[in-house]
This record gives sequence, C-alpha cells and structure tokens, in this order.
Amino acid sequence: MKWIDLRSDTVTQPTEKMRQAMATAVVGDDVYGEDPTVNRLQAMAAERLGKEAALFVASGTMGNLIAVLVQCCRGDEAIMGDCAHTFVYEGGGTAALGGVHPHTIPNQPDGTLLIEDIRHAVRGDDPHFPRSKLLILENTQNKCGGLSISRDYMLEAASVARENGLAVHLDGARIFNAAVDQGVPALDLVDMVDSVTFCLSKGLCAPVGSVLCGSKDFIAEAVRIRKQLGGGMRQAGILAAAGIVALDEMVDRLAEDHAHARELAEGLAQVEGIRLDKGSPNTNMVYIELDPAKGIAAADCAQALKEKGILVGVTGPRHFRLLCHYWIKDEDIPQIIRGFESVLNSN
Ligand code: TLP
Repeated sequence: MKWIDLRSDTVTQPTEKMRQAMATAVVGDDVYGEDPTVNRLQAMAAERLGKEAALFVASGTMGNLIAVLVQCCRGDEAIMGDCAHTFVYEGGGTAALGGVHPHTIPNQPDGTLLIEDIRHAVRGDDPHFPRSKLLILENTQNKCGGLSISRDYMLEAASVARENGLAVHLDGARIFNAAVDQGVPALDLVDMVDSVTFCLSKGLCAPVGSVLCGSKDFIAEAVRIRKQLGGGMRQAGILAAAGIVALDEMVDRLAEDHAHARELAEGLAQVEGIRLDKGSPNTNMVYIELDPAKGIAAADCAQALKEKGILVGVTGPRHFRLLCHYWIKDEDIPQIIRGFESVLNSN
C-alpha cells in the first residue's frame, strides 16, 4: 500500500539527489574539523542565516539544548513559551542535563509571547530567584498551529530581552517555512537573535541533522558542549552532503507544501463534522478538530484512516495535526479529504 503520511514533516525521506550526494561525499574526521563536506554545510548555513559560524548537530533537540548550555549555568533560568517545543517535547533536557530552570509564560494564539510577560518574567537580583539568562523564541511556532512570526515581533521581543540582559535563542526548526511564508530571506527573521537552530530533516527532507548558528565565540563553546553530549560525529559528511542539497534545492519549494496545506484545509472545512483549529492553515500545518456531536474519538478516526493508507497525527481526544511535505503530492489532497469524508459520514 502507498502510505500518505501526514503525521509530521520529520517522516520525509531523502530525495534521489540527496542519496547520490551522500554516496559520493568526500569525508574526514569532523571531530578534528577535517570533514570538508561538513565544513561546507556549516559555511553555507552561517551565510544563509547571516551568522559568523555554524555547527552541524544530530537533531533540533540537540541544537536547542546546546544553545541553552552555552548561555546558562546550573541554577539559571531560560524564559520560554508554555507551548515551546523546548519546554514540551525535548524530554526536559534543559533541566535534566543543564540544571537550567524553564520559566514558562503563555504563548498567545498567534504564537507570540506578550512583550509585557517577557519583561515581567525577568527576575530581579535576589538570592530567592534563579538568574534569568536566556529568552527562547520559536518560529514557526509548531504547537500554536505552525504560525510564522513576523520580523517586527522578533525585533521587539529580542530588544526587550537585551534591555534586560538576556541572550536570545531561536528554535527555528522550520525557519525556512516562516521565511517562504513571509517572502523574506531567512536572515531577516534571525538577525536579531544570538543563536538559531534550524532543521535539515523536516520539510527540507535530509535524513538527519540540524544546524546551530551564532557568533564564532558561541560556536566555539557549542563545539565543546556537543562533544560532552556525545554528539561529536566522525565522517559526518555522509549526512551533511544531504544537508547541502537541502539548502540548495529544497527551500523555495516549501511554498508547494504551504499551498497543499491551504487546499487540504479548504477541503476538510467542507467535511461535515470537521472544524479547522488553531487558525489553520498556517505554513505547512493543518490542525483540525472533530465535532463532539459526531461521537468519534480521534484515535478511532486515525485507525480507520490508517486502513485507507492515510496516517495522521493525533494531538488530543478529538484533535489532529496534518503536515504537508515534499512526499505529499497534488493527487493526495483529494484522497485525504475523501478519506475523512468516508470515515466520518459514510452512514
Ligand atoms: N518536532 C516534531 C516532534 O518532536 C513534535 C514534530 O513532529 O513536529 N523544534 C521544533 C519547533 C520542532 O517541531 C521539533 C521537532 C524540534 C525542535 C526537534 O527536532 P528533532 O526532532 O530533530 O530533535
């Protein structure tokens, strides 16, 4: 059976061109800094995001964790949204591995943090409190619906952080989706932050890896911490080769995924028993909710869809997240809509 896998854009397989590039990559020992393909990917990433330097890391989670460990000591705190991936989905790594206290403030429905909330979250110099050291932002904001956050907001949030002596890290796992959505170069959305992680292995289709970007000094420290975490890879150019193809060829085409998400949302909104959720569609994500009157649980609906070859992400008792990506093609969209229609309204 041909699967239509909407659970995430992390399920994307490498393209044929990536497989070719991986097979022929020139490699070396990257812990010695001698892998030419890794070095090339890092230079490309730093240039694309307008930062001095970059570091290839195993995952988005590792990139975000390293940024926290560079900026914070044990007992410090990092301020972040209560829907931030770093807070919700990274295994509590900041606390578990860094002794860094996550100080959450509410994400607004548009994915942002209120500027007032950021200002109030910063602690005074008092031994009762952890020291506030870092603000973490996320763009696109996954759990709030895949929203892309504007440069104006990013500038405002970063300047409040800076006025209060905080560094700023951006979880830009899908920063290229935000850039394509807004029709701006990605560096316009990151020039105000100290560090940014972006993922090669989501919509950009590379099999493994993320890149952490920042100043030369920041990255020098990040190299040490990556090693401590066991993330010093050796002939990693095999992986980086796919990342180079991802940056060269897979960024602009993200617009197709966004168009598919719009088409999917329009179609699903016409299906009796489905409501769009979280302002969907945004970028490549469609969040939907089942009408309680339908009396069907999301898990049962997902199982029935699976029998039709459609895999969906269940995010709540009646809630789903559907992600469009390179392997979701034009002809799949009507099939997904028909699948929901027949599961919900066939009797
Ligand atoms: N997100 C995954 C799951 O972990 C939820 C997904 O399917 O969306 N930041 C953001 C905003 C992310 O969405 C993710 C992955 C990460 C970081 C972590 O990246 P990886 O999986 O490479 O550690």
